[in-house]
Amino acid sequence: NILDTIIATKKKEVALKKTIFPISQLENTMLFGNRTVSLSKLLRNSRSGIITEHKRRSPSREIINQGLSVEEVVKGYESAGACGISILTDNQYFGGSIEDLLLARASVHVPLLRKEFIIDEYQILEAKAYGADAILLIAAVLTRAEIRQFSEFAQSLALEVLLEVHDKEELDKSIMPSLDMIGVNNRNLKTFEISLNTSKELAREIPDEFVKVSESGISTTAAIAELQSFGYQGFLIGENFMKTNNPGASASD
Ligand code: IGP
Repeated sequence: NILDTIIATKKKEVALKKTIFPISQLENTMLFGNRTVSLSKLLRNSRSGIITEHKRRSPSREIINQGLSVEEVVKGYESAGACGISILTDNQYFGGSIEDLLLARASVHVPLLRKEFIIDEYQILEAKAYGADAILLIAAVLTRAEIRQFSEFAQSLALEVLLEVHDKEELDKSIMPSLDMIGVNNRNLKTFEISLNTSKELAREIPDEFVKVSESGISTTAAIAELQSFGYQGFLIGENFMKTNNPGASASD
């Protein structure tokens, strides 16, 4: 199970980071002040609701795009009209880094989502320090108590929370007022299989106060239109754009 492997690696990584750059120091490193743009509001008011993703590689696809700079990619996405941009900061499995977030922040104004396997408040503070507007929390790897703790901590830093689920059990475990958006991942992180039916089936279970986001495996406007009819207002798209040599241009098509 890849998630278990990733989380084990992540725990070591965070423990090491804390010794090199303690939380007390991180607290004094708010590089972008307290400016936050609400991704959930933009999604509610947008017609397309697309969140594009910067993604070099993944456990299910060895090479997606290695040739472009973060700045080029995110500027292209912003001009294409993306509502927000997701920045993968995991290095070991996705080839990203926290510096990618910093470079993206310096390049665009649209809200940025730190896409990370969050298991510690440290990573949330780091997201804030490096310019994120929102964070991802993955229900499959967190307890309800952790989801509450992390989402309330994010809220205290004016970061929005996208909570990711893959089935009804994870959803039922996670519902609480400190979340802003609920994302249904169409990719089963255990098998890598993709099915948009996952989003369709869970749609009616998500309370209306949360913005519904459908994540992964979306590659056509027809799929978006169909998901919209199920109440989705956000669409997280990575590979489909990143696999081309001009992700921004493909996003504007
Ligand atoms: C994007 P895709 O199939 O368009 O590249 O998917 C995004 O949903 C996916 O990268 C993702 C992800 C995650 C990555 C969804 N949840 C959790 C890492 C961790």
